[in-house]
Amino acid sequence: MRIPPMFDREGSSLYDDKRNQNHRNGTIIDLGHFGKEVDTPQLQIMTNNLTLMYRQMVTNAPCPSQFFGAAYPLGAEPSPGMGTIENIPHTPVHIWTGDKPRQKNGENMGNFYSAGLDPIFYCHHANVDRMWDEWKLIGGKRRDLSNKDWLNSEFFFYDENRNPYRVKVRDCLDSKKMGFSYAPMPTPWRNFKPIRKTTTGKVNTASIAPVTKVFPLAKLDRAISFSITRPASSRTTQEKNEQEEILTFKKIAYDDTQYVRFDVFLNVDKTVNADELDKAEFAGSYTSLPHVHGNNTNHATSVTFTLAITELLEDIGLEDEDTIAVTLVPKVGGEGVSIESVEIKLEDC
Ligand SMILES: [Cu+2]
Repeated sequence: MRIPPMFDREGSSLYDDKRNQNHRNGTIIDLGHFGKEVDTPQLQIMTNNLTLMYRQMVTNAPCPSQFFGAAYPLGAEPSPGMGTIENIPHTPVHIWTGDKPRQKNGENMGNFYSAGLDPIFYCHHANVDRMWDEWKLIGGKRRDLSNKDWLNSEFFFYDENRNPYRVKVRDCLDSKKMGFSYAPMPTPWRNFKPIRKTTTGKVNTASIAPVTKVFPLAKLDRAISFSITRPASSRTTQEKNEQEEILTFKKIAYDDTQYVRFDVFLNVDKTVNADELDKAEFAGSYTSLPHVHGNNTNHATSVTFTLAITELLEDIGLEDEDTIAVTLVPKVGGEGVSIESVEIKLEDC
């Protein structure tokens, strides 16, 4: 949970001056980071981190489409939905490492265009790649896609003689074939299933506005709660294995030069303590990595965000309920975020 010391030695080729100076000397990385310094105790940051990792690797990623992100075939609308680990831990580590207090765009790590200028970028991405291996080891439906379009997608690189070199996705699935493998490491997040903390029983959904009254939402500038009806309740184990229950946020629109982050909780109201993520009611967070576009002045982006909630509903005892309460808590940039609609769907996963 810390940047290894070898990256933090000034004068070393692994050091980059454009990093947040408050995050040096073995500071615990905060996967809940949203661009501001907060007084969260170190122990809370660590339990938040473990919870976020559990959610992104286990609860929210029971199958390939959630882990890798939605299919993006030719002709599809952009940003159909990113994968769980691209969202977290990938993006918060970028933002946390970048030098936002001193650099306008969070350079180097905190912005898409400049991240590769910091040598730590390559180790950060190798670590994300390692998570891919770890995810497959968890089992269930966690395996690589068999979609041919994906397997045959091509990327061009240059070899050591500057000749173009074509690589297909199918060539990269087994790192041993590329000459390396990741050393086994402890995975403390794997058994960190969060427990119920906030409530006993069910929040009174009758006193909360229905989803149709809240969306479309023009501005996520404060915490909001809404009730939403599920497509089915009291599902059997077999039904749950066949289809995942997916909470889907459609057309989340914002200026993608800005950092945006909001948290999602189930079965709580707006009084929820969103600094403590280590509770069963915490469903996940949306985060974005800021981009700059040179002379392009159109920074508007619109994305789909999905959360797999089957396991979470079991854990908080809501499987038999027809209607549940959802609360969104903006952490940063919410005043510039609009959301067109929210729905719960059952999807092949
Ligand atoms: Cu990255």
